[in-house]
Amino acid sequence: MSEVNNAFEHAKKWIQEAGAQIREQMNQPFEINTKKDHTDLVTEIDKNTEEFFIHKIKEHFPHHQVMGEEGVGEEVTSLDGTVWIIDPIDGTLNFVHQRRFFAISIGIYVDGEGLYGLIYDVMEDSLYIGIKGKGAYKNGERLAAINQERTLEDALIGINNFWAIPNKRLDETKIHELVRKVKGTRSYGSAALEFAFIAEGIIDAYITMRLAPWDIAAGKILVEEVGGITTKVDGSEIDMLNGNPVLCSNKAIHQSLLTFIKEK
Ligand code: 2AM
Ligand code: CA
Repeated sequence: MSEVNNAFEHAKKWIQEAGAQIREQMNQPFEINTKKDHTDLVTEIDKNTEEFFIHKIKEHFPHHQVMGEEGVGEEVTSLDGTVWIIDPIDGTLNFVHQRRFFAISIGIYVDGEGLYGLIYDVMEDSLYIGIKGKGAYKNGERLAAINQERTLEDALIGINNFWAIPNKRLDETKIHELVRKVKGTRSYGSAALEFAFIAEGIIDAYITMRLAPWDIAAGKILVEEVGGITTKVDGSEIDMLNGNPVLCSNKAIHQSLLTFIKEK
């Protein structure tokens, strides 16, 4: 078994272990803090979970780099070698307010190439896995290629309401047009789950203006394995070291969606 394959085998085990610990810890009182503003939450469970992964990875794979949302590990400035890109809890606001609809997200990259993406829906106990060149799976069952025929009129689009009100990043009037055109919109509040749902074929696209690498790393691999595409909203490639505005969808509507997204 190659070393990165071995890392993936461990990741599958650890992500489920971490999920079980979150389900246990959330039944006890825990500390909640805000980060940038009142919508941006972090709990001690986010931090504990990130620490759990860093400890395990450093113990088994001391020369791998780990990029995590809570910054428990080192700062990662290059994607050389093997890099684990981890969001210990994606959808922290859901975690705190709804106690569901959150996920652990792990992408394993080698020299900048995404090889393994794991997204664990903790309360559903569903594990989504994308393996570069070998398909996408939910709980071990292969996911079908997504529908490439689906038109915008027939599409369900994941988008946060925030991008449909006047905002600094996007021309909201184009988003109004888009909302009128599509079959429906959804907001799940966890980027990782939006990617997983695209891979599963239950939504057709996800548009958002600010995601960090740990929100995207696993989902991008997963979606590519069912024939989807993830780019910045101008159609250019995702930068896995910085923040990105993101458009993820099937290939058929990707181009038409680009025409509705006009950055300010
Ligand atoms: P988080 O819960 O891990 O912070 C919510 O719409 C989705 O966007 C979640 O996946 C959330 O991740 C992410 N998100 C919210 N605000 C963000 C920000 N300022 N930068 C990066 N990702 C963000
Ligand atoms: Ca997070």
